[in-house]
Amino acid sequence: MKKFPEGFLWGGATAANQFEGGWNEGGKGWSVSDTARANFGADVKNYSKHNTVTSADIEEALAHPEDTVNYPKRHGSDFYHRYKEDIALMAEMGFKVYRMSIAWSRIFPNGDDAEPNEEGLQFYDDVFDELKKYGIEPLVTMSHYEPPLNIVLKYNGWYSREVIGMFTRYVETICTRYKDKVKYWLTFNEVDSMIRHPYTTGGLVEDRFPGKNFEEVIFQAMHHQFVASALATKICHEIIPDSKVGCMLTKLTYYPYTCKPEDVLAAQQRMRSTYAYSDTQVFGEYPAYLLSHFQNKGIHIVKEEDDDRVMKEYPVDFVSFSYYMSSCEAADTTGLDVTPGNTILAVKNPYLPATEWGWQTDPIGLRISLVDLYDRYRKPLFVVENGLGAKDVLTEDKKVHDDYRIEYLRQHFKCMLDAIVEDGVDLMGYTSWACIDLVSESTKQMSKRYGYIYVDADDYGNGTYDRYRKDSFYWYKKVIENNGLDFE
Ligand code: BGP
Repeated sequence: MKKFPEGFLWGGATAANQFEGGWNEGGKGWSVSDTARANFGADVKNYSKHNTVTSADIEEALAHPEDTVNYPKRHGSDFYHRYKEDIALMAEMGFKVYRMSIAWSRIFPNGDDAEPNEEGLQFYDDVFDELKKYGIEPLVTMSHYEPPLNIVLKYNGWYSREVIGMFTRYVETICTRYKDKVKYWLTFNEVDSMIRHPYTTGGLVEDRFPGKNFEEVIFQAMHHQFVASALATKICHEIIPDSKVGCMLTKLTYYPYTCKPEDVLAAQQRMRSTYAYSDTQVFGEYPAYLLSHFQNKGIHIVKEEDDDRVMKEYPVDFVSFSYYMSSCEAADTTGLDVTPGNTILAVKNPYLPATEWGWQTDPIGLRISLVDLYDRYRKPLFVVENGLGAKDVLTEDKKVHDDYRIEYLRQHFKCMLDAIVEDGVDLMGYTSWACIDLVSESTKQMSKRYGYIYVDADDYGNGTYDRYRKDSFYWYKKVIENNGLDFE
């Protein structure tokens, strides 16, 4: 009988900017996510329609601080006021671990503040104490798409080298404050994603760099994040000796559309374009692929002399990643169907089903991804995001019959187990995205639901925000109770 290892960390994940709400309470400052406007009616499969940000958009958001309809991330799922109830529900499912992020702008409202915001620090103390009551281990993302907006407006985001110092001061503050409460840390959520959404990840707005090669701006900002991530790892290990610090990668998995060598090469190249970032954080240096890219595209990264040593000396301890779907790639995509995925658009796989948002469900792709990453890095892995976004229906008697989600998870758990037992992958744990309904990153919808727990709120923020257990809640509870034996 195949079994998950003893101590496997089953749990769920959220992110402050999509879940907390309380966006302007408790001394919290504006984050970039508080300017993320919902584009109601736009095609949910057109990623750029929902994620292109200009300075005018930011001005518009700043002019309407009262507006939580067009800016859904401001209300999230109101975890800020309901964290005790939510954590009790996680405990009822038997969670061993809960992945969450700390909103940087709750700790340093402007990023460059002389002192941290005590109310913000106390909020997370309360959350960690609540988790501890139930024996749930926090897994904390230091930056999950929520840099303080002031860093954008005053420093041009991560393009400014000064932001490294602001980030390390933030890391010193939270590691010191929570050194007895948090052991598992992630530095930057989907570190590779800056290349696809530079504003959300790096606080970069293209129209603020007139006449510059914006790709070079992004890679310069990425360099600052790599140095900051290495320093964060150093700080964490110094303050919390038994801490484990991971990188977090968007695991985008591409299959060649045909067995033509050109298509196989195209798929390999596209996979390396995300591996390049986890390679840098795991091996502590830029991979040859990325250096060639810089050279061939005339991209010049300004470094300081100690950067290479710092990056090399403080690589991550484990590799975490998000996996939802897979895609195809071809040397010539002319006339081929394309479909969206997690922050991408790619060639549609004719052998796989797609969700209403066009993401193609592929549980075997999770096993392929686990094997690829483990063979590449030989470091412990952690699946910190995986789940099915779907339009769930709350029945009259407050039930949600999400058998489609149970089926998605059952198939992915089976492939995850095969990767462990058949392929020898060292997998630390699994946190479902999202364990409770929250605001979607790409489309800012509440109606793209992922949770085991339904939140009574719609895309416009209307509702009681009451929580209801879905069928998958009880199924996952059993899976955890039996350490994965009951998902067959
Ligand atoms: C990842 C993010 C998560 C989450 C997830 C699902 O990129 O790390 O924050 O949002 O994608 O994507 P979406 O919410 O767009 O369905």
